[in-house]
Amino acid sequence: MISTKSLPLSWEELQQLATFERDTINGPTNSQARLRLFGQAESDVRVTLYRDHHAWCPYCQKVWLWLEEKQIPYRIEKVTMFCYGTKEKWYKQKVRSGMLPALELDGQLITESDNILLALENAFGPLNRVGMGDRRALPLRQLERLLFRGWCSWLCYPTRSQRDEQRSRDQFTTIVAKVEAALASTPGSYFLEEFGIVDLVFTPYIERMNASLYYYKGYSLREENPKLSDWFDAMETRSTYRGTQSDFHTHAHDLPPQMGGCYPNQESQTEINQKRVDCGPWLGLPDVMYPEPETSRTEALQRVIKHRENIIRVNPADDRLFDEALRCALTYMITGELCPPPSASDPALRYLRDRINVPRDMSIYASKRLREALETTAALSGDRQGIPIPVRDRRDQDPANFTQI
Ligand SMILES: N[C@@H](CCC(=O)N[C@@H](CS)C(=O)NCC(=O)O)C(=O)O
Repeated sequence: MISTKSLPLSWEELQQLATFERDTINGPTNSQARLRLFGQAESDVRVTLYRDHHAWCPYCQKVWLWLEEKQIPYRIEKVTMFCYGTKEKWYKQKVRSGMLPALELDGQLITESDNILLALENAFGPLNRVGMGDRRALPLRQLERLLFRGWCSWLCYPTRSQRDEQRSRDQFTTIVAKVEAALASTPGSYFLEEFGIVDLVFTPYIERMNASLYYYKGYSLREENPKLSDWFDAMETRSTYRGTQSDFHTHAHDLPPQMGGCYPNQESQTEINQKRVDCGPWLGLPDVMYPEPETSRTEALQRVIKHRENIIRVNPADDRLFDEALRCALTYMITGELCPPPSASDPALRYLRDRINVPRDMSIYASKRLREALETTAALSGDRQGIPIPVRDRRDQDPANFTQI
């Protein structure tokens, strides 16, 4: 039986329990860092990566992973994507289109993720001896683009009939079978003998396909394809990938404005999956399979404490009410004791539950623990949901609201 605490811990008491520490500069890959040194001197830095504030952009993820895998010291400048808020003027002066990623190498600006990777390969050598232009990499890079197009055709267009829907699904799964065959043709779990550029090129969209097809089509890419399942498991052994990895909830709700819409089918499995991703339980979803680290709760606690003033300010509920409700959820998350929140605080708790962004705010398991604590605590107050997540833009997530203290 879970015991109950009548009063939530104070912020000071919670702070005492927030024991999570991380060296963002030299430690494992993380989305909070502004500088990455990998034990080298700051004077060694030749690279600045311009990437999105949300650590969401798939093209940025490729370049980010590459720098992390090669352990090239670099600075990170974060830029707002159009659908989250206003693009920074200084960035538009640098890159007129405002597109991300961009990279400066020895003061020279490069845009377009493939050009960036080529320039990095020229400067620092390819990843594990296989470059973007290698004859083994080229056909697999083409296969990645084919898979991408099959995914878009299925997900991003409304279908007029069940037959249409089935055709799009079949087209996609036919390409997935080619990906399975490519993975089966090497002895290990990666696309070539060793982890390398091809895995990195596939990563951002396979991750987004896994999330979006689970949520909008009731189709579990990771569970229905054994070779892709092994590939995901292998990727999750890499701390570089873990640091950039997002969860189903974040992707399912960030994709519609980026892609111009995602269209659910009418299958009962889709409905089941949507309920699970939106309302939990979040542990056990096929968005992550490596074991949960011991630090997931303390990480979530530390991240909320750091941003608590802004989190409370942007929440639609009364600040004092939400302050107390949030402490109730955090008290439960960290002590395991249920803590009834003030009455009518359920929509406010669920508003936050729906706006945890992975990996921008915290890592995948930390987010699951926090979502779970918010939902369990909200359920003690009632069953009202928060303001729905917008689908045309994500200005509810405007980073400008979180940079003010
Ligand atoms: N072909 C480009 C595509 C980059 C791209 O589409 N970037 C999107 C984000 S995923 C972007 O910057 N859009 C403008 C914005 O959302 O602010 C590349 O490979 O770098």
